Amino acid sequence: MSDKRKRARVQGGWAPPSNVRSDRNKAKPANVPNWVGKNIDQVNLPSTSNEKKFVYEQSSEELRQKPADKVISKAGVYDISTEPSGISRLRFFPAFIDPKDADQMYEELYHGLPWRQRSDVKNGEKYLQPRLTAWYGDHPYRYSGVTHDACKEWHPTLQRIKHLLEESTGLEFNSMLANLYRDGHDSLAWHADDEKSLGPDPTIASISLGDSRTFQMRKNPPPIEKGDYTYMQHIDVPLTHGSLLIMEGSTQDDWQHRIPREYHDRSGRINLTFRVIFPEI
Ligand SMILES: O=C(O)CCC(=O)C(=O)O
Repeated sequence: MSDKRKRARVQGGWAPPSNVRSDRNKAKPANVPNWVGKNIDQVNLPSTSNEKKFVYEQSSEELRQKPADKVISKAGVYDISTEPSGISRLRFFPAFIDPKDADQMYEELYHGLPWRQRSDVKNGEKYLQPRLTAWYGDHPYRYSGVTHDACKEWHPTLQRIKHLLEESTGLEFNSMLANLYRDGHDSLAWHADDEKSLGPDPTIASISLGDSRTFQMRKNPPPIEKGDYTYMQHIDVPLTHGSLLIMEGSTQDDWQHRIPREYHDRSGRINLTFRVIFPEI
């Protein structure tokens, strides 16, 4: 047997020939400790001059917290914000109109109002509104490039509803914008009812008939946010059949609202927003 094979048999594997120094006998660099059977993290490695310690430091940037979103579904008066402009207040009455009366009113208005699909103008372009509208009032109403002509002949059902609203709240209105959402695909984009013709701090009373839709509100960001609503509070109000929602105070200055498109089936909904319009100068 050759020398090489003999060595392999005795040692159970390859061993270097005796004239080659094994690694085990190699001199170690001075700064590497001997393995002493401890976990590696128990071995104290000598520190080097550029050693970094990881210390948790609070970021100097403030942690941004979004105020909790809210849902308002119970009857009550809600002060939703207080700003230099004033208090923004909602009054909500989910069962303002008896459901049977509300059913009848819905049918009469659905078939009786002169509904039309109008166009908004945005950045010089015309877009068909995803809903139908009708207007009643002593004066014309203009917003987003839309003009509703004055219409003094109130539909009898509207007269009834207006009377009920004014008697119950002590408020008076001279105009009403009606929206018909034909199904869940109809919607109304973010906006505030802040046209000059509504005067400062307008009170707007909104009556809903038909299928329930979510009325969403979002707080306006301060100027430093440059129109970014990411950290602003949202409030949802489910507007059910026969409900009344009143917005007052600074609500139109400090908040926007919308009716988002739904991804579930919805049947028709009529919304009546009663307002006071001042003749434009
Ligand atoms: O349909 C609604 O509940 C909202 C209507 C509205 O915001 C508006 O007419 O300005």
